[in-house]
Amino acid sequence: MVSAFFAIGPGLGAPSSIVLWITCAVMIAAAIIFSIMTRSASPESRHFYYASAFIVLWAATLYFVLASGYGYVTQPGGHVFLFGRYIDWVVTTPLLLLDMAFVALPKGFPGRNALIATLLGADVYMILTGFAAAFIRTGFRWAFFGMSCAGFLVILYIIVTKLTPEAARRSPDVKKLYTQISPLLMGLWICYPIIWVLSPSGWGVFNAFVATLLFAVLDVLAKVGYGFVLLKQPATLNQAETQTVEATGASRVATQY
Ligand code: RET
Repeated sequence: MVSAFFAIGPGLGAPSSIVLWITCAVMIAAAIIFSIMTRSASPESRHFYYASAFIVLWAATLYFVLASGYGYVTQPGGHVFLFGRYIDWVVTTPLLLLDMAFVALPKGFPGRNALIATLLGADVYMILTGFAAAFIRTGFRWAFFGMSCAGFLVILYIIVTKLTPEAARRSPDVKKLYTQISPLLMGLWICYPIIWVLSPSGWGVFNAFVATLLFAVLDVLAKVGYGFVLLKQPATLNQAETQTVEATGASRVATQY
């Protein structure tokens, strides 16, 4: 019974499976803690808490699927393709970016919706083309890898040239929070394509177990670590939601869009 539950599917070794189960447990624990932390949130800023709890809950679900032997296929040639990863990322990465955009851009900021839509669109494009790159086993996959990197560059461009300057106009506390989450997000996210290239999906410098371990560590830092930094500052999140656009002087730059 227990062994049926802790099934290790063909292709995925026991060490990888253990890493996936542990990560699943960490995500569940984070979902519970984030839900409890909601109690310190004001009604205006509660969505940050719900989003963070949902992000780790969704990740826990996908880690559960992967660990129990269903979220991957063994392709001809023996390559194990963990497609479940991309089902996790396509849902969670837009929400992580949305949190950051809400901290950077005050409500009513001109062009806010269009900017956020572009940011999230580029992100979904990055993940879906990344999925294609990982699925395709011929050299053709590098074309999709390039497309995915282009999506990623758009994200970084919007963060650096739009979100960061706007965040600098916000109240000292909100500005400080942004300077904590933004480098954290960019620093961690940049590691993903690097690990991908070195993993069996790319050049195969290291094996599937090392890739599973490194992606698990990154996923925990990018979701749980990032979530904690954000949610442990309820007063600042409330300010981020209630500060008016006039207070930031943002309307002066409206014509830039
Ligand atoms: C891939 C491979 C193709 C090129 C690029 C990638 C970028 C992936 C990123 C993923 C971020 C995931 C996060 C998960 C959450 O916890 C798809 C690896 C550019 C940036 C933050």
